Amino acid sequence: MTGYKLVYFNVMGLGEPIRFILSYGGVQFEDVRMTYGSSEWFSMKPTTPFGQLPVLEIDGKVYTQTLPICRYLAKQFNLLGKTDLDTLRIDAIANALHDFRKIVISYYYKEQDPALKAKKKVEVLGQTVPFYLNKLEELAKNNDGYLHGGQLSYADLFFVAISDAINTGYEADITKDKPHLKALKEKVLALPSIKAYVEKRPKLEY
Ligand SMILES: N[C@@H](CCC(=O)N[C@@H](CS)C(=O)NCC(=O)O)C(=O)O
Repeated sequence: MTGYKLVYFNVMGLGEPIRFILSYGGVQFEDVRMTYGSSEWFSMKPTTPFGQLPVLEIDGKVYTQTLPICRYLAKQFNLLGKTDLDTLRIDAIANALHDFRKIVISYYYKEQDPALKAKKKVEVLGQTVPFYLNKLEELAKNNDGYLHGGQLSYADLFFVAISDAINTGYEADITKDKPHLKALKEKVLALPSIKAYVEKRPKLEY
């Protein structure tokens, strides 16, 4: 049996899509959650491939970068597209979701200057979030309730996994007024393996 150990911080962040996909795959994994800024992390940092988390150990070997990890796991658990071109579209959606999350998080959690934060708030909440949500809603509407190809892919899991952290930054539910995204989120959260993981995960803001 393959041994999986995910090392990330004790936030949802970039770890959560990986936790969702591993849970969906029904495999056991060690869910190591480090404290951001801790001495434990600072001593580990130089030992990681690119000085950042998440890293996923697979049978004792260390792999890094969220999207390639998600894609690799998606292949193991049948969450890619029907064809390579379908998969190209799914990868593009996952990559856009990764960008979307980063923009919201950079504004909400990382910006320390109050004046700059207020300026970014107008731009991020007024333009960036609606831009991405409209695109995603359109995809879910045109793909039978999924983000691509009328079937579940890792992009769908990625979306639901990052949605709660984005809700916090957006200070509202991103699926309100977005019926297709709301239905997609409910469908994913109702999958037994995802439901079981979400019930037992720590309750976190982002
Ligand atoms: N491109 C990387 C980015 C990883 C990243 O930004 N990790 C952050 C946390 S979300 C980190 O490790 N920060 C701590 C540090 O840089 O010391 C990925 O997608 O996995």
